[in-house]
Amino acid sequence: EILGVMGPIDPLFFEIRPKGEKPDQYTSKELLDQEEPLLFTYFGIKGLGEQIRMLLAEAGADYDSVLVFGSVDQEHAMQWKKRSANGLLPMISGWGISRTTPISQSGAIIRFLARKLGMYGTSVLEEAVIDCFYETVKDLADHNTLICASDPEKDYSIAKLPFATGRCVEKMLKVMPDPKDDTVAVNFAQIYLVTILMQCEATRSGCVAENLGPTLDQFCRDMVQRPRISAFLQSPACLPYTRKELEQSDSYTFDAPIIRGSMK
Ligand SMILES: N[C@@H](CCC(=O)N[C@@H](CS)C(=O)NCC(=O)O)C(=O)O
Repeated sequence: EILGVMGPIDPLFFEIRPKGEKPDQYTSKELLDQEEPLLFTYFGIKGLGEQIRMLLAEAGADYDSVLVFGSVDQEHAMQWKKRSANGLLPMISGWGISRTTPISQSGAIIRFLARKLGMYGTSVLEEAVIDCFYETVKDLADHNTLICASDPEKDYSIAKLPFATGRCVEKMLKVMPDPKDDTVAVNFAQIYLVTILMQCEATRSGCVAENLGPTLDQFCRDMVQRPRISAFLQSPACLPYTRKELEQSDSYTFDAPIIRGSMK
């Protein structure tokens, strides 16, 4: 049973082994299996881990997942704090990254995985376009409270506010792979965008269509219907939102204790 970030005291270990055919458009399992298995460590909440879990799900990747909890005493927490480059989570090792010197910082992790899996375009120019898109989605995410608001004043002349940013994101999406087509490789910024929009929708259903418009709402619906993302969202590996993520309180706890496990 997991309660949220304070959860059980000992870390939990899960094996994520998505069933079914591996998608052709991403790096093959055979190639990835030539390296040490991927190990992903994060707290037992969605938080900064969700874009990473969703990216791995879309690629149909096998990996091991360690969920740690904040209630552990500091001596035990030092087990991961000592190894994390910035003393924080998430962090990854494997797939070419040594177990003794994992990579931290969610932005670094997602880019590493996107390069490894083939979700970062096919040229330096495409990488820059995807980076520009990712950073713009990050700007959008900074305003999630306003995106979730009921009937906010939508001033499209203020470029920094999410209503104008949403229109820019919409325009950038036009040159991105079509999420309705399951044979194409979507990129990591599209994965990040869907995690942000899903969280807004979970906070207040209908707010994306109301405040950002039908195009981003449809994008979100198309992304969650991609078969491997949909399988992940329905699996025991997918954690619910904490009250904090749903703007219900300041606590990283779930509404009720939950049971989670491996995805096989
Ligand atoms: N910029 C970092 C932030 C990482 C971060 O703030 N991690 C938090 C959890 S979301 C953490 O490890 N907190 C533990 C602590 O403060 O000791 C990233 O994007 O990875």
